[in-house]
Amino acid sequence: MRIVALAGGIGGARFLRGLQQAAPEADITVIGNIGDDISLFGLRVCPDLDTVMYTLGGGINEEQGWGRADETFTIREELAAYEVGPSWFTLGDRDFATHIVRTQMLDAGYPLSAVTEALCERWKPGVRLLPMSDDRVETHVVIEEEQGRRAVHFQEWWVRLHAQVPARSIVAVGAEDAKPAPGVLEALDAADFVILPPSNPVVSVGTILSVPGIRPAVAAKTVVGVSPIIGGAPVRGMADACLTAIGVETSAGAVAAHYGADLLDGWLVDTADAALEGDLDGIAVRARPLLMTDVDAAADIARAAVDLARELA
Ligand code: GDP
Ligand code: FO1
Ligand code: CA
Repeated sequence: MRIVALAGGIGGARFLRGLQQAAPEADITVIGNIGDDISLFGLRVCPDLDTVMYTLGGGINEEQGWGRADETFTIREELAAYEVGPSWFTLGDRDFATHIVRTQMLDAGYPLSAVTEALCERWKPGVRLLPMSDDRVETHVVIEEEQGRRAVHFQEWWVRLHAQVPARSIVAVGAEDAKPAPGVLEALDAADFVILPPSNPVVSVGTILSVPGIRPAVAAKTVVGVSPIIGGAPVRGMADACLTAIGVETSAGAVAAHYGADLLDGWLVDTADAALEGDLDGIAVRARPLLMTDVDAAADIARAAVDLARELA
């Protein structure tokens, strides 16, 4: 069984760990979001790729959901002593090593896909982890402040401003001219079906789908998605602020409609949204508990997604 999943950070990674438990024999390719990537202190940081790599490789900080377990912060303290920022984005010492290795390889001319493969040789995530593109794509957010309108990096809006300043628009800068990374279209072509984990529909899955060629290749397959919205709210994070920015209501049904019946064949919603069960304009909707409280719970959700995909394929 060949499965392709499109993943952001925490929601994607936790679901994928469940998928591995539910379908241990499956050949899984993950297309990861790079829109969150940011250059800090001369280093290239890829939060979503790293969250998937650390989570599946056993190195994640479980409580936080991002960053390394057993982390220390000496470099951060030293940077603060030099008054060198930004201080709003926390990088730990162990995590810094990943960004140093990545940046060294990128500077030597290796594409991000090759760098990610090299990093995964250490972490052995048990999936093929591909960045959506080897080209730069960075999500920027246009905000309106007293001083006027300006664009900030997605991480500044999300982490420093806690997405509390309304976004006028969210732009995946570079996406229009980006090409899918080597292996992305081939993996989609060979897939038995595609799964959309409960990742952010706008800045994770939406950004991946914005790379020319990816959306039609996904839509050509049987696609089952898992709602990140339960009872009209995100389970964690501020996905509601992202949905509002693109004019989509924060509800499981509105997110399915936003993806559209041309893309989605099946949609899993939580029992809190059981009223949606049935046929939603051509999308088969099933309700079940969707809280990933532990790996077993995530595995149960993943099994339901696989079962629905096989039924619809
Ligand atoms: P990020 O890049 O770290 O923000 O992670 P993703 O984009 O992969 O996923 C973020 C989304 O995961 C959020 O919108 C959450 O609502 C969703 N999420 C987190 N935990 C759960 C869960 O237990 N169940 C469901 N259904 N969604 C979840
Ligand atoms: N998220 C935060 O809320 N605050 C941070 O300081 C922060 C640092 C960070 C460092 C490395 C990394 O891989 C992820 C990090 N994240 C942090 C998580 C991440 O940037 C965002 O939560 C997601 O990208 C949002 O989609
Ligand atoms: Ca992310």
